[in-house]
Amino acid sequence: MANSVSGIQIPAPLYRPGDRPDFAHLNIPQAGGLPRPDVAADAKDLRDHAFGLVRVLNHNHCAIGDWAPELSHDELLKGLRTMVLTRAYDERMLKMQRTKRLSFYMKSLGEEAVSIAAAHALRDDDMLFPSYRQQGALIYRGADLVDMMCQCISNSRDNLLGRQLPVHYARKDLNWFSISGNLATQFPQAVGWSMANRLKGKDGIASSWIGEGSTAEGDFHSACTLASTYKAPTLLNVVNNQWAISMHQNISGGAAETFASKAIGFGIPGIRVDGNDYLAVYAVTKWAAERARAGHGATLIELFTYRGEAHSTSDDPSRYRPKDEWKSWPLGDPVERLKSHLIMDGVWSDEEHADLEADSKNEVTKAWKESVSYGTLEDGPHAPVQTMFEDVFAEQPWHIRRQRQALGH
Ligand SMILES: Cc1ncc(C[n+]2csc(CCOP(=O)(O)OP(=O)(O)O)c2C)c(N)n1
Repeated sequence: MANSVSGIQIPAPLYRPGDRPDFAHLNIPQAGGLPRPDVAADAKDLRDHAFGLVRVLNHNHCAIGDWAPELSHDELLKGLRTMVLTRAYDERMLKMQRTKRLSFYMKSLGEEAVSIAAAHALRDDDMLFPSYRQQGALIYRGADLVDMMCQCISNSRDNLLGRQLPVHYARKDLNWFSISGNLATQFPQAVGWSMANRLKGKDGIASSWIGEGSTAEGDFHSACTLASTYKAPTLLNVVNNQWAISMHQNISGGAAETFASKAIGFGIPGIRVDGNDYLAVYAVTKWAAERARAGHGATLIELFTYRGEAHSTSDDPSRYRPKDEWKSWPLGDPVERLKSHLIMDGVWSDEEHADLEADSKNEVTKAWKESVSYGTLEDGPHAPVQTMFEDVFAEQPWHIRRQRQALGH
């Protein structure tokens, strides 16, 4: 939908608060429809993948088609457990923000498969350049919830010494690049890192995520150009969760039919995938990783999903979209879909799932109690004041030294 002012088109969302959302206009293809090409395929032969939608789980919760990955039940159960734990973590952190125990938080409700299935498909030595909504991948990589919470409340155990906004984690030990608040900067950084790593003779690749709104940034376009020119071993993930705060995806999408199709002009493959289908996200990430590792260059992956919660704790979505829009989302909930698949396969049950949810909540509660034993946002202890002058300059310039002395350090 678009309005026009003096002939200038101004796209608008289809539904506003009070409207009944209906996604019948979305063309959602059946699972199993698209073939899985060879990883060496020419980008120009992959047009259907940029306009279609790779889906593996069908409406009966069966995994079908060429893209259905061969994964053990144990592996899938690990994915499910991580998604449930991530949701419990997010829920708890939102509550803590609402009661002023932390200053800011960003949930990933509805987008858990986007990051967790991708982390599952990548190797531990692959470098991740995430946005602020991939906490699930960090948990999948083995981050301790206590460490993550301590970063969010900037207490004495915060590994970033209070220098970053909550949720902007950085973990060298887990190959997790510092999250930047400046949108899309991680895309060219990932391309550059992947090239440098290849030049060192290593086969680790880089994977980065931005939201669809961030594709309007110049960094998206420079990253695609660099990746295309140098065949950089990088996965460029665009998480199309329909909203960039209050801005609907049809603003940053412009006249393009899909975000994946933006890859075509750069001569790199663009693949659009059902972001709420754990198996499909895993399979497409694995394909793109194999392609990159084999020297065939970057892939742009559009993860088609829906942001189930507010953008952040500073946002109120009831002002710009129908309250129950997520409930009408035709691709459902990634946790429910993987759960149903595993129940259908006979390795999971509603009772076990309820136990998992309860255990995850308890694990998060326990982690929170331990986190605040290292200090609270309000009362500390925080990182010592002198640390704010460290880690930037090898040799401190005179004006920084003077500021430090003025503070008595
Ligand atoms: C360069 C830059 N411009 C604007 C902002 C403010 N801002 C933060 S998040 C955001 C929306 C991003 O939306 P999207 O890229 O779709 O990601 P999502 O939050 O939906 O995951 C904006 C405009 C920013 N942080 N950096």
